[in-house]
Amino acid sequence: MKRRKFLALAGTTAALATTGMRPAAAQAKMVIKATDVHPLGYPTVEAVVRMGKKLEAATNGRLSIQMFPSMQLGGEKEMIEQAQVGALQIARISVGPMGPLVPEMNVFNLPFIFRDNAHMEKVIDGEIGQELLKKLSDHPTAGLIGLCWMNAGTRNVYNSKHPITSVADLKGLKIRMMGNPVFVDTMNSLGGNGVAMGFDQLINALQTGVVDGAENNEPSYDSGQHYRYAKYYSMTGHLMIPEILVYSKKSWQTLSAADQQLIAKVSKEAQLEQRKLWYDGEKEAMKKMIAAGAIVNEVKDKTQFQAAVKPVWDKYGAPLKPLIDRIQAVK
Ligand code: BDP
Repeated sequence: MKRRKFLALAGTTAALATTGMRPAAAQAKMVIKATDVHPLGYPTVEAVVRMGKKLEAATNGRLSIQMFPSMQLGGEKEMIEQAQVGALQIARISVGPMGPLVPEMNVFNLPFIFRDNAHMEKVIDGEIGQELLKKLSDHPTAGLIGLCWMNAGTRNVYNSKHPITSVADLKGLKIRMMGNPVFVDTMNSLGGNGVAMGFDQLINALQTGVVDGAENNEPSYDSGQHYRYAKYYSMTGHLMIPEILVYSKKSWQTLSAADQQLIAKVSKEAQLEQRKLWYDGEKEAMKKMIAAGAIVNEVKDKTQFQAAVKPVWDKYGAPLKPLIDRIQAVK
């Protein structure tokens, strides 16, 4: 929203509030449909459920969120499509599939772009994070409003054959990657065979041996029950991709300015609150997967992994150079 318009609207709301009129209360009850690929209790799902409780409390139950977890409304591709047409309002998705939609977002999809979690958080909490959310919201055809970011830790390779300790160990392995060419190229540069596929198809593909493995953070390895078919979980840490919470632009445009502001506010709070849930969730998942028989190994020398993905940086990084420089300068 333009700043001037925002201020004007904020002024109107304040004026109405002082005269005791509540414009929002006059509006009809609205259930905001939200979805996530993960089950109830997963950090991102829980964060959105809590957002819903805040909305209810702030509006006397006029606004609420109904959560459809566990891919009830389809995989991420379907979730994005449904948000675009306004069939659902909130989708919590990975930045992974957003690259082809909003090219600047691909900067977060470059392997080893962030030094660590603290670096990533500083970037999403700062100017760059704000700018990229705005890029998405202002995009003429993406049809989505960027509400906030969420943590998603680090992605590590897992497979059914053997632990990965060096790039050579990936040779010949078919590894599922998210649907964005940058990821297939990343896996291929590392010597494996990247196979693009939806998260919703992965468990089947692991079970039937269509792929030997995949890569993800610990909570997803656990929530997807992938440890049942791919027990070697190797801490390659090749990707650190934040999640993004989006709102259907079509639905957003029907909201009053006051409701837009309220949803924007609780989203911003969710960005900071979700990370506590995230770090607990990571630890929980690690315990659970080890108890279920997963074999976890550290990867001592990451430099050869970093060197191997240079072609990916050459191919995708060139147009993103100014943004990459700014991200690297964040200390
Ligand atoms: C998980 C993300 C989820 C993605 C999934 C994937 O939370 O949004 O769909 O990875 O690999 O970490 O597709």
